[in-house]
Amino acid sequence: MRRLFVPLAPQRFFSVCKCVALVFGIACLAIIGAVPGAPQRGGATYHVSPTGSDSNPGSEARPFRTIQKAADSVKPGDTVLVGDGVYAYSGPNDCHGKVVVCVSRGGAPDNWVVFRSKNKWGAKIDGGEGKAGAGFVAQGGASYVRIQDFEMTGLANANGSAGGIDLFDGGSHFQVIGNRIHNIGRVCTNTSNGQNGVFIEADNVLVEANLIHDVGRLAPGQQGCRPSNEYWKNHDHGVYHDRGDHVTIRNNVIYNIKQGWAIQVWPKSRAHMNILNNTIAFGNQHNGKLGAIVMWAPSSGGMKVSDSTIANNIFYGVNTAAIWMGGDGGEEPMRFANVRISNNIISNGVLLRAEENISASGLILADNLEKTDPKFADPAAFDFHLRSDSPAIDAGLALPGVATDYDGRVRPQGGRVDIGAYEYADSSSRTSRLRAKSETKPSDSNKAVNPNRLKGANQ
Ligand SMILES: [Ca+2]
Repeated sequence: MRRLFVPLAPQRFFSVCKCVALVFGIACLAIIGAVPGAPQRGGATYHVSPTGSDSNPGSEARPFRTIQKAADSVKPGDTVLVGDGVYAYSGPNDCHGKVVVCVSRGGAPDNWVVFRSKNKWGAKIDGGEGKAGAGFVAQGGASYVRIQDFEMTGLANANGSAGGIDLFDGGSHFQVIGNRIHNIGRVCTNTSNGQNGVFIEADNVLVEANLIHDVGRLAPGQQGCRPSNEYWKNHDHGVYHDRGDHVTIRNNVIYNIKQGWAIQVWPKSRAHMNILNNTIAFGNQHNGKLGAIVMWAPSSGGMKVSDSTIANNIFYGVNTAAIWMGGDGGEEPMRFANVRISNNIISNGVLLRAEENISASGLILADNLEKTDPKFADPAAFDFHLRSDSPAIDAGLALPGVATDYDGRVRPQGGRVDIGAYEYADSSSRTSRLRAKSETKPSDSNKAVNPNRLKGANQ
């Protein structure tokens, strides 16, 4: 379906570049939070229900049956409220491939179009293990669209790309909020295309407070799968940030992305990419595939990340490093300008693993805690709330625009913002927190680093 992600010629680090993943960013701290909040000056509300009919008017009493019917009806300022139940692929629409909801009608700057599950995760987009390849796809320049509180699962495509939400084709200004996107791309395939939770090729995107987990194709032996190449090790991602300025990924919980990266930043240059206050756990463990975030310059065209911040994230159970960066050895190195990576916690590894062909001037590392247990409530059960003795409590960087946490709790609690997707609610255990923090030491000081220093981070 849709566009291809053509593999590069085999090179030393070929695999990273083929992955479809994400990234995003936002840049200077001063403008974090610049993405607007889906303003609407008033419009119609359409209702959708499994008991409805697409010959109905879409009122609360006579709802539509398919979300697609609502998507084909909306005008700027309209809201689509989707009732509890399962929504599957209903047939061809304007999008290429099998897409459950093809969004080709968008909103306007002061009149967004909003698609929202009436009850959080009550409306379930079910791809039927590959009967549909994507949940929502924005195409044809549709912009100013918010997608909120849906559950999406079972979307896969053994012959191409798949995704929970795909944002591209000329549109901009999207918000992906509060969705649970899981079990995506669970098929046996040799495709070089990515199976992704969210794909971003657009400017002005906010991905906030989503739960994204178990994305990626089957590994050898799973359900009898016998792939003929090794793409299953590195092609499928939680968030694939292909291109786009002013992209913010914050307060998300992302885990079990084992066949690629939680966040892929590749291949286009971008500015104002902010990755803030996410909790990322249980990533790729394959030999030579490091990190939870990969940032990689392609072999041609170069790649520059500027005015961006990666801060207040927790990386748990990563392979060697939280962030893996490098370049394919083309005519230009991977470059940075005013990129701050600070106040992150890495449970069992180091912050960065940097390969060759990087120009690290413009990269600032500060106050990251390496090889530090964040002390989650119950990580084996995927409960990543902080315990009272967590070193993440009150250790975050104050970030304008990050006003709440994954649960919607107001930040900060206890005077300072916490690291990770969850703000700890009880500030009464300050003594134990200070004790825990005294046992760890930031990995670096607040200064720019050079390539040699980056290489030192590899040791
Ligand atoms: Ca706090």
